[in-house]
Amino acid sequence: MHVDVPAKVQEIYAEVLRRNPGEQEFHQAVREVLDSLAVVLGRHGEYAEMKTIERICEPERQIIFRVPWQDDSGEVQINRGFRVEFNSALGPYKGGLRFHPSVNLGIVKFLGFEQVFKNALTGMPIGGGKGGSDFDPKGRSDAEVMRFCQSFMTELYRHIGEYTDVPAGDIGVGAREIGYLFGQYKRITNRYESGVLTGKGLGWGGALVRTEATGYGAAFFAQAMMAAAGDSFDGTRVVISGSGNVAVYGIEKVHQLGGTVVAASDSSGYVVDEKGIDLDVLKQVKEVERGRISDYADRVASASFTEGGSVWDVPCEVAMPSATQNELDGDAARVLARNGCRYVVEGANMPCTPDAVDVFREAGVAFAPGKAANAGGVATSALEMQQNASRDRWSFEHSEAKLQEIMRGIHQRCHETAEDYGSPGDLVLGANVAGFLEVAEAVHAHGLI
Ligand code: NDP
Ligand code: 2IT
Repeated sequence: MHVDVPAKVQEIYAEVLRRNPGEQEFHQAVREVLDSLAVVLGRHGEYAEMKTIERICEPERQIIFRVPWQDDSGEVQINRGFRVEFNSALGPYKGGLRFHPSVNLGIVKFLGFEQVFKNALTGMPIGGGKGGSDFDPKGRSDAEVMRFCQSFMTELYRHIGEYTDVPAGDIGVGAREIGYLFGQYKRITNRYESGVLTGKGLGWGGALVRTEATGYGAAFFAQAMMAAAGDSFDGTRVVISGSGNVAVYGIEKVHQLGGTVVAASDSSGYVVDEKGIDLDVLKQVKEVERGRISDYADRVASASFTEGGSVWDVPCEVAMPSATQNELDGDAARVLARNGCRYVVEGANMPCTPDAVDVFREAGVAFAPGKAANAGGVATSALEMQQNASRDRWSFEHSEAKLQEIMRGIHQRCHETAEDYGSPGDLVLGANVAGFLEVAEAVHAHGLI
């Protein structure tokens, strides 16, 4: 069958737009992958014939539910819960839960779609999914968060399971929330099913290094990318946005690898500390006190806080956006490139706009997409599932060595695939094509489902 590839890709994209109106983030994520896949259709006519891409763009199942709960003053609150089970060709649906007021179906779908390819790149047996709620944990008491989690799980429990769908954390969901969710799942099902959630506490089925894994993994990915260019972190100036789970452990590993992170942020602004971010203070402020990034500047003499503004105005050689989607646009990318930035490594999911990625390409700034660079978190979740299934516990050193090996492997695969498909150095194309091929082969083998 002859296929007019560019026309085919346009047609698939037009259909995605038509079927999913108003879901901009989902459109953006699909567009970026489709732009890379034209070269694949040229080589694999069978995927055009069997509409493999079209099938992968359609989630297997989308669940939307009401989450009622009562706040501390007795007022009834109603949130919306989501779980999008995107693709199970490679294993049970796997991906985090996000609690943030901005969460809607389009955002959960973009995250689920990215997760499918990311999980494939890890080489672990996990499909892709994502979920969450428009619940805002900020300013809520522990008791309110617990009641919300219990209500959320009272619906979610029927859709998940060790062999079905395995959620974890994302923005606004950390060890505290996973604890409440696991407790409610166990209570409703009367099963101690460790493998149903990852990111669990170390005393009750959690795995060492899962907390650190996404940030550490992104730093390991950056290290591999720099090594391929004959470069290293040694003596480099680094800026990391955000100050949550990914940012904190990204900073920790960059410092261990010889770089200095001079700035971090949250949604209120950013801090600059020319001496390098003091992690003990940052962890105390963010992890223990659940405070604001400005509290860091109040405590550290060498630090200053800028309200609002753009953390990307701070000159650096390596930038690791690790907060949220579309946080780094074309203008910010131009500032970074002008200031001598040479590497951009996405710790968050889709933090750079398509404009920004174009700017990096034109300016010769090496760029690593999130679905490759932040895959260390979900890869270590798969290691947690492996330990749960075998009732085993690995040491920190063993788990970290595995994570580093996985990240090097992902880098190598993206690098080689980009070369193989005629775009050396293009890790976006490498990640999309390598991830897609892994999923497509399994989808194809399973017949028309
Ligand atoms: P956290 O909730 O721990 O931290 C999120 C950080 O990003 C906070 O500093 C937060 O600031 C900031 N942020 C969130 N939303 C916004 C926004 N709309 N505007 C500005 N700043 C914002 O989340 P994680 O660190 O876990 O997640 C960060 C990113 O990494 C997300 O894109 C997530 O999808 C991705 N990711 C996470 C993984 C994980 O294992 N946790 C794995 C792979 C990717 P504030 O507190 O002010 O809201
Ligand atoms: O975006 C992500 O990869 C995550 N939030 C982690 C998902 C997981 O299942 O560990």
